[in-house]
Amino acid sequence: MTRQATTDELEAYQRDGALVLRNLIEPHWLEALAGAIERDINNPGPFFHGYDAPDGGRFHGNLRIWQNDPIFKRFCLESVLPALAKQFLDTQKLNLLYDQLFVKEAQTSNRTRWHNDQPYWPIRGRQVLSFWVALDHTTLDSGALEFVPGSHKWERWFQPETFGITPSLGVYERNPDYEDIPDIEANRAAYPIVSWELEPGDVYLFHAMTVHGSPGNARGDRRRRGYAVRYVGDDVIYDDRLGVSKPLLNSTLVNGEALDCEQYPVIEVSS
Ligand SMILES: O=C(O)CCC(=O)C(=O)O
Repeated sequence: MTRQATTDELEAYQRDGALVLRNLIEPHWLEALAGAIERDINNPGPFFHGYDAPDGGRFHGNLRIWQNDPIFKRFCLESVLPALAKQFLDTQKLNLLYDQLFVKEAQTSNRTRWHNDQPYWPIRGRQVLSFWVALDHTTLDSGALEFVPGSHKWERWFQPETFGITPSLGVYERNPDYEDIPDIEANRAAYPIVSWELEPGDVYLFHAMTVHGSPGNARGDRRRRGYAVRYVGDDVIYDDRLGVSKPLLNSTLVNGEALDCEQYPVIEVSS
């Protein structure tokens, strides 16, 4: 199945660095992903980073899971997402960067701190985006994502910090070229923060430099499962500078090279 991005959507991506794509993921994919998510929760791979939340809930985070489960792999490579990524990135070549699971079970009050993504990733370039697929009805009180529109153009690289209580990902090295992120949460009125409620199958699309975060899931009656898939385009090169996430490094690549390898496969998109 293919889906043409509209002019309004392409403009919103360029201007704001974040938008919502409604009803994008078909029910058969949602059902397959839901099953794969339960398999991942019961038998997570090496990059699992979860914890029990103090208020009784639980956070399950994991990444590079497409390499463990054929459903995630097919979704990353063959769903509607790659062709759409090509359009928004305006790229000839498309690579999968990685995928990531964020499950905030009911009553998991930990916030996802404000951040932008690219400082965490061992890459340089502007053609980098994420899709975040909702598996549940998602509201601000269950952990809907919030974005600072236009922040993808700030050219500010914020120092990565650990999320919630995720010691398994380790402490991020300090990079002297990065800056600490301002306290957006304490100063919300100073930023044009936007958020959208989602239904299952709705998707956030955002640039890797867009500042975003999410509240905890305060609901007692609802999970908040989000599945993010990240893609990169022509101008992206490998760069394993200080401060990046260790599970995303690749020992075969040299700084400055194109990403094309088993870990970051080139995707042939039929349109
Ligand atoms: O799901 C969340 O709370 C955070 C997601 C996120 O930061 C991301 O996908 O980059």
